[in-house]
Amino acid sequence: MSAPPRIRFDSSIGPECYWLSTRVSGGESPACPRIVAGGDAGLTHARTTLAHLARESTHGHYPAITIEDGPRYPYRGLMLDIARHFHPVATILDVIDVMAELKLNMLHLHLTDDQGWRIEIPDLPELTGSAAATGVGDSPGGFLTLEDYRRIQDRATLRHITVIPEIDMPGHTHAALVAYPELGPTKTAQLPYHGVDVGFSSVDVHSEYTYEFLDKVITTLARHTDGPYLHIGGDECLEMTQEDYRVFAARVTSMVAETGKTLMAWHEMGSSTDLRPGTVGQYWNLTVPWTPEQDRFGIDHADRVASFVRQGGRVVLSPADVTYFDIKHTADDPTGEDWAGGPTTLRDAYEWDPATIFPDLNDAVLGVEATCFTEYIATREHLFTMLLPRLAAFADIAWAPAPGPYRERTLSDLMPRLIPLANGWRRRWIPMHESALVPTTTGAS
Ligand code: TNX
Repeated sequence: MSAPPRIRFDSSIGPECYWLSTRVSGGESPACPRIVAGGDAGLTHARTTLAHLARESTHGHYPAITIEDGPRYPYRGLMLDIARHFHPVATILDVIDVMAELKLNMLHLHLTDDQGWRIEIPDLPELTGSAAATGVGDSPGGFLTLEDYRRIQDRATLRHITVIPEIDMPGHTHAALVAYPELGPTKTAQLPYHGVDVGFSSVDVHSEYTYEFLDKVITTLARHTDGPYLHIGGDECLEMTQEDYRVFAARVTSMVAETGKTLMAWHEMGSSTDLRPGTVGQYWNLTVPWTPEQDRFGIDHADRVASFVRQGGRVVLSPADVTYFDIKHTADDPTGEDWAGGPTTLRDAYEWDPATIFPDLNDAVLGVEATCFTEYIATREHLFTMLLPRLAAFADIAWAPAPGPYRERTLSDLMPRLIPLANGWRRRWIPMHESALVPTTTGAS
């Protein structure tokens, strides 16, 4: 296994694709694996596969295989909320390494919310003063300097992962209002918010002060972000009128377009008719969307998503009942959310398919994204315990071909691949929800 692979590039097979063979060819001794890669990302994925195979080696030999591999979706993401509880650079770098091992390629950082603001904007120093010093409960808060943000992106780039920053607007903005009360509809001083409710805050969408503020935030982030996307949030503005929401959406749409970045937003922004072609809507409702009658606020979730496509946009799917890893693994987990139809077991996280959610929109689906909101997740240990092993099941859906008559998607098929991964995490002190790996009715069910 010591012989290094022989590598050749062939750009005709797609930048993330590769061909890999560990079979002996032409009487070579010692056998050395051969790789044909479509690009640097393809080569990285091939090396990752070799590392997985090395774990399955016997007597120092790789299993004899030849594979042609490439992703089903070009967008395979994970959203990490560092606003409710701040998670430091070291943890984020560990998350990036685990993502790379699973061939995920988009890290969406949820950087702002009611409880805290987590990214330095040099022209708005109070954001990393009073607005960053809080979190849920008695959390001390924290924030990323622009230098931290650079370190995160450098590690991500090395692993062929794109970082997507999210500034959640016009709702989920209470922390920004603590720092700059002029942003709010009442212009009055605000006490920090330490709770876990959503939907109560908003900026004043009719004030130029708001757009001057936003301009500083958006231009700073655009300048310091390597990737093509800026995520503007847009979710759960539950106390705002539709007219006001649309005023904001139109303004933010042109501001982001001016930076040359592509706007990404949660699917509520589909209520706007001012979206630019290429805008990406992120769907967060369930695998079977709530109808307007089922939704407390009468929202037609499926139509909001379709609106992005009607306006020439694309879609990323994060169905909350199967990809929200802040949701409990099982009913007896002591903490965790359960709003999206109860717990999400490893089996739930694996036995679904993105193509069944909006069958008419599949051509516009860029990919899928798992999320980890952190209202109840304060530590690195807890974060990984919520992510793993479910993130591996999700990553397989994002990468592997769609299931079909001859290719089922069942947990028993995933398990033999998951166990060696879990062994690797244990060796690296990365915690996981261990009982999910024990085939009992409460664990892997
Ligand atoms: C919904 S889905 C949220 C977040 C919460 C999360 C908790 C979406 C775009 N927003 O604000 O943290 O549920 O699971």
